[in-house]
Amino acid sequence: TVLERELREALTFGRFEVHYQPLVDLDRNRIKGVEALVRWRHPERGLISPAVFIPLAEETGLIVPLGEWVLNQACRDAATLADDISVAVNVSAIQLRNRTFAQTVLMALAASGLKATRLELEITESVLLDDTEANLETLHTLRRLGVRISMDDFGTGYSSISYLRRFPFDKIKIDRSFVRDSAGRSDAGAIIRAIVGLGTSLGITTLVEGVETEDQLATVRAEGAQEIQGYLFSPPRPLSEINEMLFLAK
Ligand code: G
Ligand code: G
Ligand code: MN
Ligand code: NA
Repeated sequence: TVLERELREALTFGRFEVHYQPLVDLDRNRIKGVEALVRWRHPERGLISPAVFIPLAEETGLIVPLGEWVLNQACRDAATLADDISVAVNVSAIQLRNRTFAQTVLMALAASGLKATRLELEITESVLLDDTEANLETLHTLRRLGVRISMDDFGTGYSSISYLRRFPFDKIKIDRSFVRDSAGRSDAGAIIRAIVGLGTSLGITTLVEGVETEDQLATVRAEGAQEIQGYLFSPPRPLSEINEMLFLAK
């Protein structure tokens, strides 16, 4: 297809950029990390959302070189930020399935000089659905090296809870549908509360995604989640703007 050809060209000519969205620590009210979110700078169509091209990149296998580029860029960018700021990178199932993935991560860390403990990899439940043993082993290898592993979009897939037993995640990112659905309901926060409780008893940090309003923030605080991410604090932004936010927050 045309889009596929353009995607290959964009890789060759370096037409992707990485934006960053702050992850905010609720106890200390400060940015503790950023999530890397790739964008495609299209010559005619402007900035294209990954929601449009990641599925195609996955179908065509282009997610492997694209994901490697994002990982390297994110590590290089993070290495320029204060050393208490971490960076979270989304990893698709196809990347993780690759036998050389752990090596790729190590090389990105070595090339950027970023400490392994400042890198978080976000995986969705679908990652664990297939090829389980090999995937788990790769994740264990990375974790032994100090890389943190987060479960992304928690609650949207199948059997989320059983995965929490099979793999020692460092963080659960509660999908934004739960905070959205809690607005104005009498059971506001019940599911968030339950997941936070699960996380606490397993020693796993919980973050709530998609916090857009003060009311939602209040709910999330009341239910005891440690971190938030969402438009209320900041949408994904270019690195230069993140630098300004970090500077102003000092
Ligand atoms: O930033 P935005 O909300 O438009 O992202 C849409 C989707 O694209 C999200 O589900 C996000 O996880 C995914 N995404 C963004 N950047 C990357 C990336 O570098 N790799 C992978 N695999 N997914 C990404
Ligand atoms: O799927 P994943 O969680 O990796 O991707 C996060 C996606 O959520 C990004 O595309 C980002 O742009 C989007 N996002 C971040 N904050 C908010 C928010 O407050 N509201 C909504 N609707 N989307 C958000
Ligand atoms: Mn994510
Ligand atoms: Na998510």
